Amino acid sequence: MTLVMGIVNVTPDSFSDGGRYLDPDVAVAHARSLRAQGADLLDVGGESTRPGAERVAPRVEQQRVLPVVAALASEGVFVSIDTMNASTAVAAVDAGARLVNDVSGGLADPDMLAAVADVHVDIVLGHWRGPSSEMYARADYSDVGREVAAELRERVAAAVAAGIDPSRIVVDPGIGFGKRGAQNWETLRALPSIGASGYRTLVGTSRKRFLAETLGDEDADLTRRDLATAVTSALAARAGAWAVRVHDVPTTRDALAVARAWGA
Ligand code: PMM
Repeated sequence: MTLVMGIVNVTPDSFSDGGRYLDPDVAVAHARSLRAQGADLLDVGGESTRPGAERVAPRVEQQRVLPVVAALASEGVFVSIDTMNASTAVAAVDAGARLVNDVSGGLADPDMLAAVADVHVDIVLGHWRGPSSEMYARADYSDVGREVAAELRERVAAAVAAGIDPSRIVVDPGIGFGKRGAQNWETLRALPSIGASGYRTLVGTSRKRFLAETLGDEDADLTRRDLATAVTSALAARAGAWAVRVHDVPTTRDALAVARAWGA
């Protein structure tokens, strides 16, 4: 059964919810409501990865996320830490996180993979071709699905070489990361082949720009983006995804329940 990962962005500038949950108490309250709505795990992040975003110092990132991770973990919540910094990953695991979600697949911080190997938790390796400030400049592919699958295999090999147990690895095609419009659909179509590697897959389409473009309205509001997200999440479940990462938990849960009834 595909798990629902609820998003808790403790940032001033994330694309769809920046600034709403910067106060730790507000972030924890939001996280509790996502859990009550049925999220299986919660992904706490303190650095926006939206296109064009600037990097955040690890110290600032940790001030944002650690109180939230600690509060949720103490309540027994399965917490994931969304970070590209090894020091933040380790500090969050100390505070109770059980999964490190690195959208850069270990590329942004050369210490990440060895650090995660040391603390013995699961890791999500995302497909990534450089920081947000320049990722679209690198969105040049001849066969995006194959290239994403091949580049993820390289990240998996690096993780295993760094000492991470293969059973701890989850791969993520990095929807919206260094991919424009239709390249995201081509990548999603490659999901079964990405999952054929035997590793669990995580898919994050939530509210992303390519969905609004597909709806023919780049200004599509969150309600429309959440509905589109629920559809892609149900299709990802059908393609075998281990988990989907979403802002709107109830809508996606409903979509997954309907897809499951069909046989996804
Ligand atoms: N997308 C965002 C942030 N973190 N993590 C994973 N594993 N996969 C994603 O697709 C992903 C991610 C950007 O979305 P947000 O700023 O709306 O949270």
